[in-house]
Amino acid sequence: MSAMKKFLVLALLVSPLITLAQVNSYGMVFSGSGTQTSDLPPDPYAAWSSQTAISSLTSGTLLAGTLGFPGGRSETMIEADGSQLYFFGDYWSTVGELLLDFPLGIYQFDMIPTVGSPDTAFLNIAAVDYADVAPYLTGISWSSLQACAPGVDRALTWTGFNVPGSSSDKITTIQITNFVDASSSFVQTGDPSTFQGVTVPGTFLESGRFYGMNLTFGSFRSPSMGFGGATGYVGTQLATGCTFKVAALPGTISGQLTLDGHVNPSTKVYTVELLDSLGNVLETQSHFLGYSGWYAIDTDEVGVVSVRFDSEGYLSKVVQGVDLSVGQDYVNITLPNGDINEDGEIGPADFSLLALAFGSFPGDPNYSAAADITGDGEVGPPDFAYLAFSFGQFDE
Ligand SMILES: [Ca+2]
Ligand SMILES: [Ca+2]
Repeated sequence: MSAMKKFLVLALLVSPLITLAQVNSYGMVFSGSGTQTSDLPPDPYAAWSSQTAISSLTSGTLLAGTLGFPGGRSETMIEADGSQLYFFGDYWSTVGELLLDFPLGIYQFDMIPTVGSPDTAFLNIAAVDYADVAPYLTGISWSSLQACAPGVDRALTWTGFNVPGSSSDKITTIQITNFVDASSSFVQTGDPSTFQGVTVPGTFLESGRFYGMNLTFGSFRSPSMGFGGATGYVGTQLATGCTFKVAALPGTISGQLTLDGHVNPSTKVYTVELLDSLGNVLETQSHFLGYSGWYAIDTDEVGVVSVRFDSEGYLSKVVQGVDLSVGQDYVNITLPNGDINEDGEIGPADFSLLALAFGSFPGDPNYSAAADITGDGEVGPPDFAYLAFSFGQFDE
């Protein structure tokens, strides 16, 4: 084979690969979400949003782009790392409002690449992409979860997701997360035409724990190819969430422990002391706080106790009259923030430490993690505000 022929064969082999490496997908996802607070359908159901993207596998290859709407409107897409271009729509409360901004029809994606062409692709958005079907728990599924008995299997059912003739790829997902131990999750997925119920095992429904449920309908179709072979996609994701608490058995104390002003309480360890009527410590436990401050502790102690809650950087608080012979739900408490030197008082010494570290970030010579009262990685005015608010208070 001559050198020229070799070159032509190589060029033919390589050119589509170059194009594919440049853009590998482009498309839109429409998302709707709601919250279920009774056995009735969520009402109002939805908060809608959209995301449009052009994606490359190679950073530095996508520099700028526009999204052309049916009717002639054009929007600039935001570049990220030269590998993705985004356009985020507004938020809408109904599908009708969404359709005013994103009408049905053909959308034009234009990008400015560093190399090569083509640089335009099209996507046809059809009525089926605006499926307005709220997923929600049916029958008495929602109410059967509220304050339900621990250790007992729960059968749940939900609405179907049967959008006629729509996507080539649909999925229903139910996820239940234990907020006290966020690593503990129950997840099942299935074909929406048949997967409309599940039994949550009682072993997952633990005494006194607080849970979040999310039911999602997802559909996905690929109506087009563009940019020389990249997949064009339209996705719809409809999600409904709810929360519930499993009833506490005797020996379980549970509720929400609020670490005043902390931006990420689940990174914090809390300590619980059980005290008898004379103030003697019967038992001490320490755990990481759960999502949103939810906690639960189990003990073999019996009778009526006082419970002291504490966490590093906070003042302790005592809750009296906790009866361990029955389950104790919603023992909720807020701990004052700002005991930087951990001496049991929020006072002048803490103020001095905060002043020394004021304006600092991690890595600065005067930075102090203890003085970052809010835990947001900066010692600044919000930290001062929390310290000032609780100034002069003591441990209980
Ligand atoms: Ca102090
Ligand atoms: Ca801070």
